[in-house]
Parts: sequence; C-alpha cells; structure tokens
Amino acid sequence: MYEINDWQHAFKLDPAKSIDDDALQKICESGTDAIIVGGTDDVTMDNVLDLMSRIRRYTVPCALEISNLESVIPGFDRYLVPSVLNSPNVQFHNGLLIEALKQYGHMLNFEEFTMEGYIVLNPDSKVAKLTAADTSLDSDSLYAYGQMVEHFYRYPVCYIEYSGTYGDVSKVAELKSALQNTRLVYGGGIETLQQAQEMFQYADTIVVGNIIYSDLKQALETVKIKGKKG
Ligand code: 1GP
Repeated sequence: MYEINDWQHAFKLDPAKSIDDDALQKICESGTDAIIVGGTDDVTMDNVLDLMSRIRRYTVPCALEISNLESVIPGFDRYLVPSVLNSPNVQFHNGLLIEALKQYGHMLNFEEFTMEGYIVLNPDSKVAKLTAADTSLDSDSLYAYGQMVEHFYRYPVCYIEYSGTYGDVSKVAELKSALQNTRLVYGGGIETLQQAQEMFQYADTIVVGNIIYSDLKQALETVKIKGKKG
C-alpha cells in the first residue's frame, strides 16, 4: 500500500494548517489509502516533522509531496516529486529537483520517489500564481499533455490539480483518454461524496484536501468511493 498505484483515495494535509488530535485520528482511521503531507506556503521542517510524527501514531501510509528542499525529512513511506508541466518557468519543472540531487543525490533511495507530472488548472490557486501556470488549456492541449506524460516523459503519475475549486469533469475525462499506463490523480474542490464519485469515474486516485478543515464529516464521506470503480 506504499505505492500510489494502490491508492484510490488519499487525504492531503497541509502542514501549515492546524488540525486537532481528534480530527487527525478520524482522518487516519477513515479507511483512506494514504495521507499526503503537502502545501504551497509556509511549509517548514518543523511543521512537516510535527505532522508526520502525529500521523505516525496510525498505520496509514504517509507520503510527503515535496514543495521545498528545507522541509524534506526522512521517515515518510514515499516522496512525491511534483513537476508543474504547464508552467513556463523551468524552475518548476526540474529546478528544485536538480538542487535536491546536488545536495542529497548521493544518499537517496530512488525507489522511494515518485515523479508527478502536474497540470495546474485553477487560475486562482496559490500554486497557479506561484508557478505562473497556463491554466487556459483546452481539451486538445490536455490530451497532448497526457500523451507527453505517458509516452515521452513516462512518468508514473499525472496529477490534474484544481486546488481550491471543483474542476471540469470533461477535461479530466479528456486527459484520462490519453493515459493507459500513467496513473491519473485528481485533486481540487471535492466537498461531497457525489463530487468524489464523479471525478473517480475518470481519475484513478482522488485527493481530498481543504474540506478536511471546514467540514470533517463531509470529508470522511468521500472515502466511500473506495472499491466502487464502475
Ligand atoms: C490540493 O489537490 C489537492 O493539492 C486537493 O485540493 O484542497 O481543493 O481539496 P483541495
């Protein structure tokens, strides 16, 4: 269960946001396949370590989605390496990665790392602003991105990221139609089980984030997609 290929549902916890012990227990014991620790702003070694050690009280697999070098610490089951493919800034494709390899390449166990080809589509999200992502991609472009990720880059994961808003299901479907071996992960704005089900028709993995902090009960409901692939 430590491979993203085994995950149908994951919760994403932001180390910069606080979550009390009771809520964390419910999330970790919800039956979700994994907890992803990740965020855009104010991710530090201290808050990542704190959250990881609290999640480690439970048996659920726990992954770090790397957002900056300072906050990468040992102890996670898996490390997810996002590369924002629709950013014009090469720094967000591989800049962080090159820095990481220069500093730590000699001591990494590469088996623990998974590349994610990210496509960021909510123009109002922090990550879109930070990376200056081209969020206006039409369906033809998305299909081409899918082909690129699968056939040229051969990344194991393509992540369609609408962080903060519920996405366009027709675009998720279009992207999925270009992918056979690469896993499609969807994240963004899921607030109900019905929305999770809708995206899960096309995505292989559903990631649920913000709603954990505003409506825990609704967040927990989304786990019910598991095992219900039509
Ligand atoms: C964010 O894709 C995740 O990286 C989940 O998005 O927080 O909008 O649920 P939300």
